[in-house]
Amino acid sequence: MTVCFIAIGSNLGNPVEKAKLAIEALRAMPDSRLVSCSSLYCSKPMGPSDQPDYINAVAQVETDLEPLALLDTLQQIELEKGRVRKDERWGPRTLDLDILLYGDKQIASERLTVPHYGMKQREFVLYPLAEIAPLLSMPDGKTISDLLTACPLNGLQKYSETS
Ligand code: A4P
Ligand code: MG
Repeated sequence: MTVCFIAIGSNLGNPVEKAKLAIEALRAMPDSRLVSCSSLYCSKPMGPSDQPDYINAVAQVETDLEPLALLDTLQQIELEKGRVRKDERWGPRTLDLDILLYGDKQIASERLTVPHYGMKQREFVLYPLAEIAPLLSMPDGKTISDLLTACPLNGLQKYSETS
């Protein structure tokens, strides 16, 4: 089994519900085990600002799926949860599932870049990731706490059902 981290993001069509459905779908993935999941976080949109705030989270899974099979499975979950793909880069989406890390592997292929290209700068990835893996190091040796030091919160908040 390889330890992987998956980023969950949604800002359309009841994002809290979408994120929870995604977590349940990750729990049901074949040849895999959901180890843990961060709290849900509310974040300001990166990219065009005329879109709703996002709900983000990070899950840790152990899997026997090869990287591309894992990507296929995640894209299937995105489709099943109703995502409509649009051309606009960084535009609103019902559900986005990205592979952040796949063990210590570094992958640069047409369909897959791992570690995920934006993860080291994104507060909505790093803070949830640090919640579940506070001692994590990247394949290049950088620690999660080094990355957090250089990453402002930018309004990121833990989501609470009562807020
Ligand atoms: N792909 C390559 N590497 C990966 C990977 N590590 N994990 C390819 C998943 N997919 C990967 O993705 C396009 C293609 O990237 C896939 O077909 C796959 O082969 P997509 O999900 O269709 O498109 P996308 O997610 O819109 O593209 P992009 O540029 O990756 O978007 P980002 O960078 O993920 O940004 N603001 C907040 N606050 N929170 C967010 O979660 N998300 C985005 C999306 C914008 N703003 C946000 C958030
Ligand atoms: Mg994506």
